[in-house]
Amino acid sequence: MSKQQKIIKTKKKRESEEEPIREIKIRVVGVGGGGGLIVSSISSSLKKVLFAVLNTDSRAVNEVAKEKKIKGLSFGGQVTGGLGTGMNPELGKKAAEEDIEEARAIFKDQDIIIFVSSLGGGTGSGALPVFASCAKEEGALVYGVFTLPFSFEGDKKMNIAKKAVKETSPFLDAITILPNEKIFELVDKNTPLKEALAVMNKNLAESLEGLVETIYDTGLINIDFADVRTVLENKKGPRKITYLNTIEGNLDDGAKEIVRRVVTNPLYPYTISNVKGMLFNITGGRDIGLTDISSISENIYEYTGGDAKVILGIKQKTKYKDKVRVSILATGCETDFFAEELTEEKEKEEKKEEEPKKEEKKKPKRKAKKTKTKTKKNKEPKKEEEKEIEESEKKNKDEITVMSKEEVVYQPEEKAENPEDDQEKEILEEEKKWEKPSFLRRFK
Ligand SMILES: Nc1nc2c(ncn2[C@@H]2O[C@H](COP(=O)(O)OP(=O)(O)OP(=O)(O)O)[C@@H](O)[C@H]2O)c(=O)[nH]1
Ligand SMILES: [Mg+2]
Repeated sequence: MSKQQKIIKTKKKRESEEEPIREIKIRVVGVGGGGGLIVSSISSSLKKVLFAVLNTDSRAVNEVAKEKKIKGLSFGGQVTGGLGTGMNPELGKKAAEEDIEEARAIFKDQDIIIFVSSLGGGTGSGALPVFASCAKEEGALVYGVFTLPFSFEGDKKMNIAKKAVKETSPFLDAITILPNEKIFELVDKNTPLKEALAVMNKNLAESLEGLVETIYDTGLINIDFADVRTVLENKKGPRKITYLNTIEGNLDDGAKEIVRRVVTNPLYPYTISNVKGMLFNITGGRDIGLTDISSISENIYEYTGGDAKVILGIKQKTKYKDKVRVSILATGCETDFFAEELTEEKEKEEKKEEEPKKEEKKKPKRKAKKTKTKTKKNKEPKKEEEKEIEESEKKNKDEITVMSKEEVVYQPEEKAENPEDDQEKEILEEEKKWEKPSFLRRFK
């Protein structure tokens, strides 16, 4: 059966079974002061995601929760008096335990929970293991995006942060750790602290935005969520070290340069060589050609070491003209940068990986069971904030092709089947060209 036939078959099957299509529910949760600030800086530009900020400092919570889309939770009032923990992670832990049921309500019924926290203080570092464990219990894929303190802040803070990484890791599927120290790769050492932190926060905010766009704008339905799950989920041993980045570039710069920039974010202490899984998205203008897409994907693919499951999304937006935005999430990065305990965990992971590798290859990638779970969730009454998000999603639908190295999944939109204007016809033409993964085709 040709790929084209396969695509049609998948589509017909879905229509005949009337499977409900539901987008993935993502909740971005900032924990502690720094985490809260980062989340509040993303919330204004991302329409489709639910946000929450959890902190023991009730004034800081009130400040960020002014933004309607952010759910604020000031936790542990009895142990902290609402004044923060003063760099005491034990207090942060107790505070999280005190209000764990309120937090659980925030983690409930989510597909992906992304915790964002700047480690080294008492709140984020103490509460994260408690919250991440709870989020995992609730069945979400849990991704932690953390910063480590500057070295000038002293060993005590760094040790608090490392301990937090160690204690939170078992409950995470994927983890990104960015040392604040790396900010000096981008700014002068004399830059005022607030400005320096803003560089990291902005970079993280853009990368998270890119990730969310990648997931939503590929029009992911249940079947595609299985692919996202494959890249993010960690079934065996410790979490996957994850590289996340988004950049904008000009097509004139050439694919090589665009790719170099997206895979070499100077804030990262590790690279994407030999990664195991990758999700990446290219957004370009209406004129972006197949050759551009092909060169970008082939260049990215070269950096991975060739062993990764790669899922590529492509999107067109008129406003991009000759610009291009590339987002990448790569899991299974290798690093010797972090504390010894992380190295130990990696060794254990490698040992475990040797055995199940052969069996895994035989397993079907998508399980019907997961689809059923999503179907059930879909019938549940929708909350107010979710309705709001759904409405804005409807306005923002674009056509998209999702491709992986091993297969092609195509989700045609209704309007693409009955094109009403020339622009849509053009897009259809383009989509036809893209029905095969670009890095599987050779062009003259
Ligand atoms: N990247 C980044 N790091 C930050 C920011 N604010 C603080 N940090 C870092 O995070 C560490 C912990 O600070 P907070 O996030 O304020 O700590 P907390 O989790 O609220 O804990 P307590 O205030 O001690 O209860 C600091 O030592 C800094 O290294 C920020 O806006 N961005
Ligand atoms: Mg604080």
